[in-house]
Order: sequence, then structure tokens, then C-alpha cells
Amino acid sequence: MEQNTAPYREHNRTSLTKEKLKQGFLDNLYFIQGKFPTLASRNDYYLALAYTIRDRMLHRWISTATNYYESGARTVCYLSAEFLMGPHLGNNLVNMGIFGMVKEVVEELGLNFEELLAQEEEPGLGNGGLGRLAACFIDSLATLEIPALGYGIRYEFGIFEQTIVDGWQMEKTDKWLRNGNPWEVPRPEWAQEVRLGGHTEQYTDENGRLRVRWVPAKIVLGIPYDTPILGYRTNTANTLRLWKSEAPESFDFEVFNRGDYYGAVDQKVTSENISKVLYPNDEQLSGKQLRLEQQYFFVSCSLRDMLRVLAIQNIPLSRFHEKFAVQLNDTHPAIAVAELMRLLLDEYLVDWDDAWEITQRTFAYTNHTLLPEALEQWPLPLFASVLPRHLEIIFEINSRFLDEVRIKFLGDEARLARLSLINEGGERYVRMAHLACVGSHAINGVAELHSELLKQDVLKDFYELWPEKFRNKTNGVTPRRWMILSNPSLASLVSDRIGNGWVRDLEQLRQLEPMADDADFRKEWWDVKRANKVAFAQYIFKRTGILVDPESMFDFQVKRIHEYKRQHLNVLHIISLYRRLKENPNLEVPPRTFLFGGKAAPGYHTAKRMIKLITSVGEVINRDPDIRDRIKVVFVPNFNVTTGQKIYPAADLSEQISTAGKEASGTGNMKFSMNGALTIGTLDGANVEIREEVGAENFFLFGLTADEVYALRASGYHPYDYYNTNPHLKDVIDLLRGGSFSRGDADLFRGLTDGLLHHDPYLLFADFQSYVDCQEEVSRAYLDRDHWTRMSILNAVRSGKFSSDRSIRQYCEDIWKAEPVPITLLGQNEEPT
Ligand code: GPU
Repeated sequence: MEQNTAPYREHNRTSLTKEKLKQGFLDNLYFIQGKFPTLASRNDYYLALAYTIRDRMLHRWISTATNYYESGARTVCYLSAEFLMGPHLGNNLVNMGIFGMVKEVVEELGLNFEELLAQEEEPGLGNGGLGRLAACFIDSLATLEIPALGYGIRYEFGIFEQTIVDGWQMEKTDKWLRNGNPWEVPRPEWAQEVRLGGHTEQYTDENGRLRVRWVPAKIVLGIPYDTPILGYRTNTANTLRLWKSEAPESFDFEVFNRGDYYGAVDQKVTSENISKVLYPNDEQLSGKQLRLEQQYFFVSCSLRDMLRVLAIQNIPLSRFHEKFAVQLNDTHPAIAVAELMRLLLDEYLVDWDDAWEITQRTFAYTNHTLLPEALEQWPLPLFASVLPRHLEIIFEINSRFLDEVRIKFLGDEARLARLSLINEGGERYVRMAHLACVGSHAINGVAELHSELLKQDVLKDFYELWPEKFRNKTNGVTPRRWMILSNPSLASLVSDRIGNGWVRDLEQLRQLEPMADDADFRKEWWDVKRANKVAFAQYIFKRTGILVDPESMFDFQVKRIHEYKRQHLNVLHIISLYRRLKENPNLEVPPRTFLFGGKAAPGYHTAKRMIKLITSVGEVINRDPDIRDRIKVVFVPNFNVTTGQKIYPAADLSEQISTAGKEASGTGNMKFSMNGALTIGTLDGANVEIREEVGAENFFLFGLTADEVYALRASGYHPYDYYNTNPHLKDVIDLLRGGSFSRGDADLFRGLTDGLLHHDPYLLFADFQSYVDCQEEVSRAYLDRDHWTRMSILNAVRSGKFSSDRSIRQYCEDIWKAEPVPITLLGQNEEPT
């Protein structure tokens, strides 16, 4: 059927005039929500507005799909178990360039625009940095007009909602879909079948060749739900395709369940379980069968989806790797290596060597951590029971791989054992990072230091084998969400001076460097920060009942709660400062508000106790009449994308204090710096590069380097000696041990303090004095407002490197070999009818 697309360009539902927007909004309220303003709820208004904007995205989306279909261009597929998108409405308005106009329209209708934006439940389909990176990357891919899809899982429940009760974290389920999701379109016609469990059999095909057949124990359906992802002021609208699991209708329940109705319903329930909930562990493997099933489920659906596209574009299978560049976001999707091999070998009957070449040329792998406990391994029996055919294929990949190693490193048996895809020391495991390395043509870390440490440590043997595969791609974040949307006053201050080219080319911010010496500009800059702090103080009061002074320094540590990130080091400094202020009330330190935010994995007991530690110390300090006007401690509940958007613009100081060598990159560090916060940090992850960019004189550095950490451990680390020889540290620990912050309960933090005194695996004691000294420097610096503001400006305007546009450009050039495909809107050259 031929369709004239021209009318859709200036349709009632697509036009961008204020009148048409208003009409569209009221129409959607009536025809979609079935409401009239008299009875409409805030959610009705939000949905009507969301649909009004979605209507205006569809022409770009449809045009983009059509352009890609016709061009047959190389497509980037970003495979990720997490996409931490944050709310869509505001971001879509920014990217379409209609934020201001729509705000006016909504207000002219007598509605509160901020309230409607706040009505959107954020899709929290990720734990932290890794999932948020995926979200920034798909924003940049669309902005750079690269044909791309994000593939993942449509979890029914995303990351839990955190509340704080009596100082402890409580978890509530995240029912983000309860009010409907206007941004997604289900595509049931593109459903895929996924097999699980069962066994394999050998058979002889028509040509007399021995082949393997996988007889699964169950089949589940994957239904794709598509969300359009707009580029910033381009015609491009790419797709985030998330898979939901369902029971297949074609499945013959009578035969399989012998007419057992309840059994059939049971089967439906277990099928739906696969995409039910996001595992809330960050950098900690869960080892659960369901988690492996989730990984395989979305990977299999996604690869089959690529094969579907290949077929409709009439591209031969042998060119799969020319059509698709598939990025593995950590090892969560690493099973893709074995699955593509299986599809090619068993379902498309490709020879091993050809299949292997296609596979290796298709995949590239990003590693996101050096923590050994995060490296995924699956016990062999579990793996065999879920994916029996894949295990056979992995054995074959391994045997061919080890033959190659043997030739290169003759006689080096220890090396073979270290490199093997199977961990044979005791209980046997499949090593997913090894599978990813072997099956990929490129392997990258996410900051320079991290990429170096990968080569020296975690992936050393692979580096020695294939040095040419290794790269670095330093992370970045999108300035659209993290500057324009979250900090509009700062963005317009910047655009007033240098226009808005910086939004697509963040290095242009450097044009503002001279303004750091301009007193008027500094005043404006300070006023913007001050207004953001006032707004945040109001938010804090509403959420926690704590009054904070916007004049005080806002000192933030927001990120997942983890021992390696050392929120408790921050607390040790707070206690030491508290103690000094009590002893010497004349101490000249600027008022400071210490703010924390972040979730602890529900099963990570030490992390949960670190939250209790923060809130307990806060309770004492915030109530102490001598001190409470000088320092305060606040735990901001439920840190997520939405609260992050309020936090970064309000920050004076950013705490990036992980043990050197442990934080792969960090991305919050970049968001803070872009919004004019100064960093106190170790030489870890991307901190190193931030310091290089903004200048050492505008960065508060402390602590051991990664090499020093390594050397100290090697020479024998004795935390107790630091306690014995540093009276300040001793004071702090003794206060904690004596129950001063736990209403006399000496047991509450005993586990934490004993752990530090006797083990201290993250070297808090070794870095304590250096940290405290550095904090004194921070305090002195804040007293000089002019100088501080100068440093703040220089931090923001020198953060251009940390745009995710830069990261994505480098991935495109160096790994994906993908090029922009500018989109012409359909009907552009046709006459409207
Ligand atoms: N990261 Br592995 C996560 O957020 N979750 C994970 O499971 C793993 C890594 C983070 C790193 O901790 C952080 O340093 C990095 O900036 C981020 O991934 C994105 O690369």
C-alpha cells in the first residue's frame, strides 16, 4: 500500500504551534484519558501532555526507521541489562527544542508545569553508573545521528524505592508502570521465542552430517516494547527496545501439562517471572538461575531481532558483522557470544570457522570494574541446566582457544589454566569475562587508569595474548539531561555569553575561561548556584524535615553505598571535625552541610549499616545546639535520576573518595564538575582525567595512588598501627566504639570499627590524615568566595571532555566503524494535500 506521508508533517497532532499544542492536549485528555477537565486528575493531565509530545515525536521516529531501512546503514546495537533512563517528558522537550513553548502552553491552560513533569514515574531500570551510562550513550548516539538500538529488559519492577525508617534503609517495590507508560509502543508482531533448559541430541541431517539439536524444557516469548530516543535538535529518533517475557500462546498446554489448567497457569507465571524484577545488586554477582535466564532471554531476543532485520533487508548472513556492531555492556550480555554461534551453527547451518569469524567481528566488550567479586562466573551445573547447548559450544570455543594459546606460550600450563573459559579450581565455573574477551574484536575500559589496570591486572593474560584488542574509552555524560534540563539557569547564563553551540560540542565551554576573571560574571555564577541551593534546601526540608542553610557549603557524596566508595571515610572526617569544633568553638571553618545519598543492595549488610552510621552521626550533630548552625549531616532518601537532577546543580563540593584503583571511572564526578562543583578526590577512575582537564590547582587531591595502594598491601598493611599512632583517628574510632553516636549502644557499629581496625580492606586508615588535611584546605578555600567561584567556573567550562558525545564519537571511530545517517523527514519533498 502506498501512503502519502505529507499530511503527517502539519497534522493537528504534529504541529508545533501553541494553538495546535493546546488543541492536541485537550483532544488527548478527551480521547485517550476519557476525561474532561472537571474530573481530570494530575496523572490524566500528565498523560495527556505526554501523548501530545509523543504525537510530535512519531513523524521523526517513523522517518528515521524508514531512512535506516532504505540506507541499509551499519547499526550499533548496545546490549545492556540496565538502562537507567530517568523521566522522558522533560528530556524530550529539551531535545525537540520546545521546552519553553510547552511550559507556556501548560501554564496558559492554568496548570502547574513543574507538577506535571514531577508526575512521571522514572523508569529506574538500572542500579547506578553502568545503567545510567547506557542511557547517556543512547542519547548521544541519537544526537550524533548514528543508526542505533538499545536492547535490554523491560523489568516490571525497577530499582526499589528507598525510604529511611529510624535511620535504616527500607525497600519498597518500584511499581513504575502502575499509571501507564505513554512512551512505549509494544510490537507483538516482532515477538521472539526463547528456549530454556532441557537437553541436546545428536542427529544426522539429509546430507549425512552429524548435527546437534537442542530439546528445551520450556519456551518463553519475548515481546519488544519500543521507546523513541530523540537526538538533540536533529530529526533522528532511535529506538530503545526492551523485552518483556510472556508465556507463548502457541505452546500446547494440553500436551505438555495433560490438561492441567493450574499447571498451565503456573507455566504462565514462571514465564512472566523472567522480566519481573531488576536484580538490585551493584557490582556483586548473584549466582541465581533467574538472573542467568534474564541475561540469556534478552540476548537471544535481541540477536534474533537482528537476524529478522537482516532478512527483511535482504542482506546475506555472511555480512551480519558488516550490518551490526554489537557492544556488550559488561559481561551481563556476554552469553551473546555463544548464542550467536549457536544460531549460526544450529539454525542457519553455517560452518564453525565462518560462524566464529562473524561472531568475533560483531562483538566488542566493555569492562566496568576491577572488583573481583563483580566478575561473573556461573557454576557449571547451573549453566548446563539452563543452557545445555551453549555449554557444549563454550567447551568447543575453549578447546580451540586453548590450542591457540598453547602454540603461542609453549609449555606454560599455568597460563592455560588462568586463561581458560572454565575455572577449574575446585567447583567449576564458566567465566563470562573470558567468553567476552575471546568472542570480541575490541575490549575497553572506561577511564585511562582503569584501562591500564585492566592490562596489568584483571585481564593481563588476555593483554599479553592480544594487545591489539585493548582500548580505552573514557566515560561521559549527556549535557542535555545533566546541564540543560537539570540546571536551566546555568545553561542560559552560558548561552547568553557564547550561544548554544556548546550543547552539541561541549568543548566550546572553554570560550568562557576568561570570564572567570570577570567579577560581574562571577557574581551571576554565584547567584545561580545560590538559587539552586535554596531550591534544594526547600526540597530537603520537605523530604526530611531538616532545615539547612543555603549559605553553608553543600558537600555531596551521592552514589551506591559501597565499602570501596568509602562513605564511611567521609563520616570519619565529619566526626573529627565535630570533635574539633566542640573542643575549640573559635575554629574558623565555614558552615558546611554534609549530604549523602545512595542505595545499598538489600543483601549487603555492611552497606546498610553504613547508612545507619551516616544517619546516626547526623542525629547527634543536627541536635547539638553548639554545632548545628555550623555543620549538618543529611541523608537524602531515594537517590535516583530525578533527585540527581536536583542535586548536581546545588553542589559546591563533590566527594569522589574511593580507594585508588577501585572505581573504574565514576560518572557522577563528571556531572558535579560540569555543574560547577569542586572535587575532593583520590587519583582514581576518571578523577585523574578531570583533574588533568580542570587543572590541579582547581581540584582537591588526597590519598594514596593506585601504585602506592598496591605496594602498601604487598608490604603488609596494619590498620591498627594507624589507630595507635594517630591520636585524631583514635579519638574518632573510640567515640564510635563507645556508643557516642548510638545512644550508648556500643555494639551498633562494633562490626564496622572492628572491621576497620583489623582488616580495613579499602585502606580508610591509611588515607585518613591526608583526607582530613585536604578537607581543611577545602574549608579555607571556601572562605574566599571570589577564588572559590573562579575555581567553580573553571571546573564547569573545562569539563568538555566529559560529554558522552565525545565518548560515542570515539567508540564510532575506533570500535564500531559507524557513521552518521542524517534523517530526512518523510513528506519533506511532497506537497501537503
Ligand atoms: N558499574 Br561492573 C556499575 O554501576 N555497576 C556494575 O555492575 C559495574 C560497574 C560502574 C562503575 O562502578 C563505575 O566506576 C563506572 O563509572 C560505571 O560503571 C560506568 O562505566
